[in-house]
Amino acid sequence: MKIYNHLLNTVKAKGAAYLILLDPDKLSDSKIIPFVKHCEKSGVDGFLIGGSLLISGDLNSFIETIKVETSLPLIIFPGSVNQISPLADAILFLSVISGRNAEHLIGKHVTASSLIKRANVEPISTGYILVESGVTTTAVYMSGSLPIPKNKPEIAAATALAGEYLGMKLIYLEAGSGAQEAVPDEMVKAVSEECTVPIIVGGGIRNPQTARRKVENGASIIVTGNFFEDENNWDLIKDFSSAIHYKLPVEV
Ligand code: 1GP
Repeated sequence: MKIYNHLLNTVKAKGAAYLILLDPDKLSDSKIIPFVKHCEKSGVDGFLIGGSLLISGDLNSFIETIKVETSLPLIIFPGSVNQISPLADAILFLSVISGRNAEHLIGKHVTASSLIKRANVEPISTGYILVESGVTTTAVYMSGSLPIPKNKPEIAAATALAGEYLGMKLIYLEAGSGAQEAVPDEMVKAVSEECTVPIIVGGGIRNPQTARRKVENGASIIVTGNFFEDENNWDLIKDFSSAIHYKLPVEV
């Protein structure tokens, strides 16, 4: 529970936590180190690592490279059961609870559990809720399940509460990487009011104001990925951090 507790403490101290998603397929080798350093000095609280396919290279060496450069938590956000590494600090043990595909509710878990135990990586049980966001996202397609309609916050809230009652430690509201629309504020609010576990919100968040609104509506952790694949946006990382860390004084 070390990394989970660390996340809880970060949320308590800063108001909310900011994680950046690193997809080894999308980040060129020459950019990994400068990007991670930039994130660390811009107030990011940790990294999610994973991708839907992970075809370019090796997850272990990717994590090894990053680990030398940062002391921030490295948490695997697995796109498949192949994405397990003893070098990570934790792994989101995801169940796609918005769907009814048994493979993503228990099947993959049976395949992965012993591997995670032997890798000695902290599993963090996470209820993963896919939300309709304008286009068919990779996450929806790969999960073989329907997302929750974006105008049905009450279904998302009931789903999240069911996840919490099943023992999940985090609820992840996912619009999907590169989503046209982020998870609606009303849905974030409905879910956070219904649950006591921290709510992660990710997908389609492209500016600090949007990130802040999700926090104001009850998100505890914000994830961005896509937006910083363009190096021209890197200077905005600290603006995202300040918007998300509402309990910290804003730097001038
Ligand atoms: C993490 O999938 C997200 O939940 C990341 O989404 O790439 O759209 O920021 P973006």
